[in-house]
Amino acid sequence: MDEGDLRLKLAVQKSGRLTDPSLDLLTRCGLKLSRGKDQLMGYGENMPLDVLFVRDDDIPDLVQEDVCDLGLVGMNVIEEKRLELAARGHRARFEVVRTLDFGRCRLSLAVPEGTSYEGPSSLRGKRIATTYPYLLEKFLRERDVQAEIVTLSGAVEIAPRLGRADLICDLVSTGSTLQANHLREVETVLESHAVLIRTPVELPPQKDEWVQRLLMRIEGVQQVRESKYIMLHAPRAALPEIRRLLPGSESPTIIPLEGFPDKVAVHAVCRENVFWETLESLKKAGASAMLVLPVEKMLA
Ligand code: PRT
Ligand code: ZN
Repeated sequence: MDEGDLRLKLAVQKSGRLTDPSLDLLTRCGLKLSRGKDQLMGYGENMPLDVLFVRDDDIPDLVQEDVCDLGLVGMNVIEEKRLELAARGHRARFEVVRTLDFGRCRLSLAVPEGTSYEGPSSLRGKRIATTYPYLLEKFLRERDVQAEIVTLSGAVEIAPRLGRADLICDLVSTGSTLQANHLREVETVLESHAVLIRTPVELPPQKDEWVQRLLMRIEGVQQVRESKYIMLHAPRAALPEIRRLLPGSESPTIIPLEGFPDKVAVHAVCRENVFWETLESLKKAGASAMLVLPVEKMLA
């Protein structure tokens, strides 16, 4: 086995919505990447991990075919691929190993403004444009609705205006694209977010160890994103109320304050953001000298 085989290969979207958050996650996990001239591959300088930059739709296939060990991709792409493989009599050879906190969106049905919609039965006999034919087919089948699926490769939102479909099934995040195209969201087919997938194939121990380390670091990065370290002074008597007000914190550290027998210092990690409203409530409960700090790294 040459040394290249012992380097993990991770597929990341080359240029799109998932690119920046994926690279940001890897940087936070401590990876330093140097990108080659062709920009198609990033070489991990301080980890045995290389990144392949590809179209998001190709990511499940690259893991399926063992070209890559790992991939960062939307759940929508994964679920569509899983159904497509099943329809062809194959089984998906990728496992979702981490849910990630970016790439949130939903696959939804949307009808032109002014069109009525009274549940899935309204879809009967309609033409629905989508780039997700398998997910849409499953949605219709489970509701026992016969409709025509018009599979497009993009620009789904203009299909009704062009007379190619009666309604659409497309990804939505803010909803402004639907609004701009005079479409009304009526049904969610799938809630989605980015995930980390891996091959179910057993990896050599050196590689597997790095997968485990990466998973642990991702966990740590996601935990600290919202976490804050809070320090404050409080009257001993107010401790129960103050502990109740600290958002998402486990047992705080209580430290006596020299010369103030009735007062203590409280240090706590809060696993949720600490808002001004929380500080104001804490102050009302008797807290003073409050300090909120971001948490950089965390490892349980
Ligand atoms: O070139 P490549 O094939 O790699 O990129 P792509 O064009 O297929 O994908 P890209 O970059 O648009 O999206 C990559 C992934 O991001 C998707 O597979 C989803 O998992 C996720 N994602 C999150 C989204 C959105 N949010 C999203 N809003 N993907 C697409 N959209 C579209 C949406 O359909 C609409 O047309 O973006 C437009 C703006 O959305 P609104 O609702 O904010 O107006
Ligand atoms: Zn794509």
